[in-house]
Amino acid sequence: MRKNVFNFYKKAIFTLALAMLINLHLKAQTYCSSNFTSVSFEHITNVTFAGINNTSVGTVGGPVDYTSQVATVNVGVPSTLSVTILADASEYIYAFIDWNQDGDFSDSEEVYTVATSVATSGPFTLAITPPNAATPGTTRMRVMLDFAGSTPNPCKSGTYGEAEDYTVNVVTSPCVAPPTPGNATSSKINACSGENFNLSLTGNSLGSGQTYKWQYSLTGNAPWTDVSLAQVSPSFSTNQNISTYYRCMVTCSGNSVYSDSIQVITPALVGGTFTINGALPTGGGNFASFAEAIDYIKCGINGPVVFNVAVGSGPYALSAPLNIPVIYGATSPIL
Ligand SMILES: [Ca+2]
Ligand SMILES: [Ca+2]
Ligand SMILES: [Ca+2]
Repeated sequence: MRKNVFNFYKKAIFTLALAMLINLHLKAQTYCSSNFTSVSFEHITNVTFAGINNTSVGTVGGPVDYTSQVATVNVGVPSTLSVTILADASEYIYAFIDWNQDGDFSDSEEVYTVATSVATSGPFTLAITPPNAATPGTTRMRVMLDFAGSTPNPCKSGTYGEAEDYTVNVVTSPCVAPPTPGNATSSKINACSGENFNLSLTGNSLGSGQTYKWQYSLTGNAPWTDVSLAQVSPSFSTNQNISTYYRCMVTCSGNSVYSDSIQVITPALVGGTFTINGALPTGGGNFASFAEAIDYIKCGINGPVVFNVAVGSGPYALSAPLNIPVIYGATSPIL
């Protein structure tokens, strides 16, 4: 009887321990595997990056677990990744970093090509800047040497090569006042009425606590009117129906500085008779290609539009199917 009670507790404790272990395991991210079966011709001999300096032999299987080694990187600040290899021929070196910590290497800015088709030991270097959207904290970096592997694949398993896994700690330091606002950029300099485009900044300072608020002006001069709320990222998507200037107010610790301004143009509605003649340059009523002609009218027309294709000027090669978008103002067929 006593023995049975003891066994019961033993079993219960074992089950509890197992449950805790499973729970612990589930909390850590699991990454895809990458397994190379031969390291005799090529392998990674050193990885140096932001506090990591790991000299290694070639190890089959993999990815080789060096995750106890941690690189510390700052959002927006470049760090140099340096990889040295035992080389044979046609060696490709890649690095993959899971910046958003979702357990894969397939999001924006997570794939880096360090060297393509090299046959020497290096070191091969690449400046890596943690993107603004990187999640603070520890995450995974995979460095891969892939013989003849011209397409980066973090989950590659093959014969010749080596993959090594490391830990990267992403930190964000507080912003410094006054901030550097940098230059305003737009994903589109010409945008049709209602067409979305994305405003952002280049060359701006970074740091936690910094906010960004976009403003517009029709003239490029005062008065400026807020178009966005104060937000933690400089990226802002908007649209317009008339040519407009934008600038960004960058604030750190109550200290606000303005970026330069950028104008996004909404072209006027067009109409008239034009020619399409590939033998002549675009301009003066002529378009050298169908694509340029369609681009010209894509924002809308305010009267009949006629394109006369010059006789004998073709053929016109189309690299893709020609799509004519819905043209604002077109009430009759375009001839
Ligand atoms: Ca190695
Ligand atoms: Ca990811
Ligand atoms: Ca993902």
